[in-house]
Amino acid sequence: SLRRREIDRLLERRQIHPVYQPIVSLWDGAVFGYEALARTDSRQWFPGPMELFLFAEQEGLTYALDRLAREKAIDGCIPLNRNQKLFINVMAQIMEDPGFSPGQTLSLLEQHRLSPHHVVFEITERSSIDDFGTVKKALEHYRSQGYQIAIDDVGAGYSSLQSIVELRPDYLKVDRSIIQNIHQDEMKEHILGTLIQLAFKMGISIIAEGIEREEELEKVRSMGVHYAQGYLLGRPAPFA
Ligand code: G
Ligand code: G
Ligand code: NA
Repeated sequence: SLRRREIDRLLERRQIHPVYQPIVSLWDGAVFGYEALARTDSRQWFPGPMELFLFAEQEGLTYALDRLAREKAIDGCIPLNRNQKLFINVMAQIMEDPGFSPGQTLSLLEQHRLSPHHVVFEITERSSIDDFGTVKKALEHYRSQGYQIAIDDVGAGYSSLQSIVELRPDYLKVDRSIIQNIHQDEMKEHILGTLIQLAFKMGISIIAEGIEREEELEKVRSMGVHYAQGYLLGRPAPFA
């Protein structure tokens, strides 16, 4: 198909252009890190990265595309200070693949004067995880090397409480659907409050996603959220 040819071409020419969105510390307003997000020139075939990654999955190309996006994210990253993090999206299924190894990532990091301590793997569950045992084992291995783990889209889609319990992430990224209008929605406030309590008991940090309004920022800050991300704080952009 034409889309298949487009994705093959994209992989062959390594045409992923990362953009970076700041994640801000609500303690001191400093940039805690950046989430790398993939962009392409193939908008007529894939309007956004979501369509691209879904199609890659159907075609059995998740692994190749994820790896390219990861390498590009590291390649395009500005130098980070000792405490800043680069958040890299990885599909949960990739972790189930015994071939996924941070080995190549490590040498690329070193070329850019970064270490595993700078990297947070942001796990997105496009579909539910089949084999928690394998994913857990993989994550333990990365952790032992200094990488950290975030669970993405908490409160939406396939992200489950089981993943939080089983995978013991370092960060929970609370989905935009919970954060939007949280200052006017008691139910959303209860949900975030419950996640904050859970996170506190488990030693996990919360990142609020999709902050667009001052009122949302003030609300999540007053509730004790550690970190925030969203258009109000900075749009995804290339570093150049
Ligand atoms: O950047 P945007 O909001 O359009 O991204 C839409 C979705 O695509 C996000 O939810 C994100 O998880 C996913 N995505 C973006 N870049 C990457 C990437 O490099 N790897 C993976 N696996 N997913 C990505
Ligand atoms: O789920 P994930 O964190 O991977 O989603 C990232 C996507 O969310 C990116 O495509 C990014 O462009 C988008 N995004 C980031 N901040 C905001 C925001 O404040 N509002 C909206 N509507 N989208 C946002
Ligand atoms: Na993400």
